Parts: sequence; C-alpha cells; structure tokens
Amino acid sequence: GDLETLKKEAALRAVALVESGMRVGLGTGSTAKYAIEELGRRLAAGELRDIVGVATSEASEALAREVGVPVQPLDPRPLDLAIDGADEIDPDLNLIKGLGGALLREKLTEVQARRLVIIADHTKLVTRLGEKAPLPVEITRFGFLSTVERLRALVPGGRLRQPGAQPYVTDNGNYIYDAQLPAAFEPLELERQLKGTLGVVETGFFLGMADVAFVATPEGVREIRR
Ligand code: DER
Repeated sequence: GDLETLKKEAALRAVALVESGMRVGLGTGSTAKYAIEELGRRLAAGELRDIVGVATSEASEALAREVGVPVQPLDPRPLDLAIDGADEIDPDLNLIKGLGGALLREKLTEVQARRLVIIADHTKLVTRLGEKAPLPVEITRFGFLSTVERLRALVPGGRLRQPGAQPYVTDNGNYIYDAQLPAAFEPLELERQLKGTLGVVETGFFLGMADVAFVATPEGVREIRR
C-alpha cells in the first residue's frame, strides 16, 4: 500500500504493546500521529484504560488531547514504553531523528522509557547513518551565527533550517542546524564532538536507545530488535 498505509500498519503493531495502566511516551511526526490516534481509539473503545501519555512536542500534546489520550508533563518516573518515528534506522537500530524538529523533547522523554519502540515505513532503513537524511542539531538562538560557524568547522556543508529572517524555531525556542554527515564517521565520536561544541543543545543521533523497530514494507511489517 501507499506509505501512509504502511506507516499506520507499523503504528498499530507498536500500540498493540500498550497495556492498561501504562505511562507511554508519545512521539512526534507523521508516523507517531497514527500511534497517538490508535491509542485514543483503543481508549474510547474500552480496550485500554488508565493510560498516561507524555508528549514529545506541543503538536503531539494537542493531538493527544484531541483524541482523548490523557497527558502529563515529563517527570522523573520511568515510562513503560515510548513510541516514535525516525528519519533513519540503521541495522543496529541506531537512529537519526529530528526532521520534525522535536529531537530535544523526544530524547529527554525517550531516555526514560523502559522500551523505546520505533515505527517507520521501509524508506527509513539505511545501511549507514547519513545516507538519506541530514543530522538535525538543536542550537541556542543566542549566538547562533557563531555556533553555526563552529558546526561548519566540524561538519562542513550543513545549514540553518529555514535560513533568513524567520529561522525555524523549536518548541524550546531554539534553532536547528541540519548537518550534512561525511561519507565515513564514527557516530559515537561525532556525537561527542557535537555535544562538546559551545551553543549546541542536542543532536538527532539516537544511538543505542531503541529496543525494537516495526518497519512496514509492501511485503509486511518487519520487527527488528537490537
Ligand atoms: O522529528 C522527529 O524526530 C520525527 O520523529 C521524525 O524523526 C520522524 O517523522 P515522520 O514519522 O513524520 O517521518
């Protein structure tokens, strides 16, 4: 089926893992949207009860409220499960995320999940991170021109998202630099260098975080475990 059908199939598989009483991280993006909608449907049908959602963006919080998923702010308690999309998924389930601009709240939320379940269509599969997507890097607005120069020195070829008078602003009031990744790099090392760059808040590398990915292909949904 078309990509939207595939995204929804992956989402249904992830939501099938949700049990009554769970605290669930609600991802952001066009795939996670289907998961939030399905959670609402299952609650309305009485198939699930006592679910608490923790949203990873203003948009996902609004959607959760709209479909009847109760939401609470992130607090230090662990989440039983988090469900989210990805921009790239490599064979070790290392991810690039952030094309939807939600990477900071997603990482802050999903690091507290006992299980991080990724949902995607097959176009997100890569053999190596960087093949298809830039690496989003959230940077402070203050001094962003200097931070962009520091990042250009580290990963040449990137650009501020939506450059011009009104750059893209995240839910957290920050900007995003979309970095073009080099042909060969060591993700953990590059993550360390980026995080050590003054003005960088967070990167879209989600390394070693995902436990399982449901990837919908025209031949069916693949379940990939780390
Ligand atoms: O921006 C994000 O982190 C989203 O989760 C993104 O990685 C996936 O969005 P999509 O499901 O709309 O492709």
